Amino acid sequence: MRKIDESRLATAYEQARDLYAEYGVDTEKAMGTLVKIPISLNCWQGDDVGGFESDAGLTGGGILATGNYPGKAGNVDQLRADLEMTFRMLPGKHRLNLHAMYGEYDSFPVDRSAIEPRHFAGWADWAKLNGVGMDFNPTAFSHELAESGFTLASYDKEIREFWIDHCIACRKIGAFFGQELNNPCITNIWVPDGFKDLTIDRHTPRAQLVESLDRIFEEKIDPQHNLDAIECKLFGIGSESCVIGSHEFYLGYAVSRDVVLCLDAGHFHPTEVISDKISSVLQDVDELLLHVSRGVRWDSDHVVVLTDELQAISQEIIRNNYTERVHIGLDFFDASINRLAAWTIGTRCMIKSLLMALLEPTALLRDLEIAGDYTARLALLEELKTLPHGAVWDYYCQRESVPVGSTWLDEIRQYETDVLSQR
Ligand code: RNT
Ligand code: ZN
Repeated sequence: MRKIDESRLATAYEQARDLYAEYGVDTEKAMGTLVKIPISLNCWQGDDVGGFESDAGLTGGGILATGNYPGKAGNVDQLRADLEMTFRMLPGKHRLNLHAMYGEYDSFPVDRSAIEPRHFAGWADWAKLNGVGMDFNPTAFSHELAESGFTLASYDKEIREFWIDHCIACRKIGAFFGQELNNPCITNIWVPDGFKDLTIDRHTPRAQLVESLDRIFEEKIDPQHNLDAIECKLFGIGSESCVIGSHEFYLGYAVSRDVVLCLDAGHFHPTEVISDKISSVLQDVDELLLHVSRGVRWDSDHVVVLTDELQAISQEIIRNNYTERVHIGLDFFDASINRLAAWTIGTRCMIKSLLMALLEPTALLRDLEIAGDYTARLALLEELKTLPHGAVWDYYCQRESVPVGSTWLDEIRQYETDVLSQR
């Protein structure tokens, strides 16, 4: 087990603090801002997007978790234990993003169109106890009425009605979380609807989706309790040719109906990035939800790591003071590595990238840009990359009483031996 030399850590931090001060950056202020930015952890990394309604696991929806790493959560208690352990690896206070397929039904299961807040009371209690906010999602896959690949946009009225009821039920559960926790819940609707191959009528299913969404959002809910979000996508497995809920579709819907737009980093063309979309859509959309993910060639939902794009996303949020308008959620699922490590790596990278953005002398860079001095802008940006943000990060982790550097892995390994390997 790696030992942390505390005096070395303190000295490294002091040196870093002084160096950043030379650029006019206040490291204490940066940490003070960072600690207030919550990240919503996607619960579905804990069990490979399986849910606990049946043993069937993830079916349909055009998404896929590959791998067979031992020890995945097999019930709500195990998922909560894994999350509690993971939260101990993360500096700051964060949130949990829950899918509807993780309800608790005792021995009286109900279908998804009939789920109620009481099926999620256990989660609300757990969230209170652990001091985490909650976000929520309808589950419009892994269900016989989603087998056609269509839900809210289906030509089959019965199917549409079922999923409308499910989404309405989910908004009520979202409002219940918001009320119970005194902290608004974002309920994000993502549906997989789309065509694999050449499509004749791209209009009618989209019109049907608008109609379904309007029905779902008919009842107004206090935004202090629940915020509605809608998530677009370019293509999925089996919906390569036409996804009904495309970016343009939902952007128009979000602007005209005043709902939160969700941008998933893996839902666009591989060379297209969401960082550049943030300030574009925020000209007309009030609030954004991000699904920070990492696409590799296709919509693959790899664990978030410290890529240029991750840094760009954080820079956009911090440089533009968007922390109140952009809600940061994660969306990845890797079943081939330790699942707690996946959460920890992804979330710590997200937080670290925010810290790096907070350590940037943005005003200075902006002045250079306005003055047209692009030479100095580029030169400075490159110099900043090798400033000792790692020393500030280590100090921040220590200050927040979470493992410093790679020592978190020792703790997760211990948990693997003590808990995961016994499952
Ligand atoms: C799918 C969407 C969606 C899901 C989760 C499980 O492409 O990204 O957000 O990943 O609902
Ligand atoms: Zn997503």
